[in-house]
Amino acid sequence: MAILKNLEARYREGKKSIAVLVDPDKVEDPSELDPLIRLANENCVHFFFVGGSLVTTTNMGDVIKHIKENVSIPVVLFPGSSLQIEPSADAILFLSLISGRNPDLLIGQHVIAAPILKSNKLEVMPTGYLLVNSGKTTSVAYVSNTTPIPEDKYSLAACTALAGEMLGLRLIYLDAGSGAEREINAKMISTVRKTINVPLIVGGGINTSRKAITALEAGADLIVIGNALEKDPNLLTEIADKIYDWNQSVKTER
Ligand code: 1GP
Repeated sequence: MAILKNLEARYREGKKSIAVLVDPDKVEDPSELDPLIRLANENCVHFFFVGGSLVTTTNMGDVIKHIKENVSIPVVLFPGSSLQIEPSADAILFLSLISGRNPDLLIGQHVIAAPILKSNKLEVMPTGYLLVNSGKTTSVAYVSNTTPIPEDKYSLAACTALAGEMLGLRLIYLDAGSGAEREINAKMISTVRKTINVPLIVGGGINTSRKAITALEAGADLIVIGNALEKDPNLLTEIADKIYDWNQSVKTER
């Protein structure tokens, strides 16, 4: 449980973390990732997330191998289904899509995945996944066949997250969906943050350092960035610097 415990400890200390999301479908040759891997290493990124709501290629293992050969940042699977279990990663977000009412993504895929996970070394990170409306329909909303939580229904999101925590889920992930038109708003993040006592992951549509900082100030403990880095990898330096400053100030205060 090293990765989860580390994230929980950082949360308790008030420290923020950042994950870079790699969608294997967008990678033709893993060496394309080298600039991003180098930047992630230089900027002390905490995690690589790998996965997507629909992965159509078979290169997931190669992508993970390439990351792990070049950097010691933990690689965490962010799977759209049990087909995306790749034992060479370090951990898996064991996602239950608790904002939806699709039984397959609440428990069905987990039943299929459980014996596979039992027989490999992936660290299992039980995560309540909440999809929030962000404008146009995202791939995850379509593929999961679930209705995202309306972005102004703060208490609905908070009660869903709380129920997830009460069910024993160790992380809550508020996602607007990959490439979302609108990122999760600050009020939604802060309302959920005030309601739960587990680390809060926020992602989807974070494509400027201002949006990243807004999410962190509102209460995100870990932000996930994918699409924006495909367009501008240097954004990572800008955001990671802010997180570094934030974490330094937390250290000084204590
Ligand atoms: C999507 O939260 C992730 O599930 C990241 O989204 O690709 O929009 O950064 P982006």
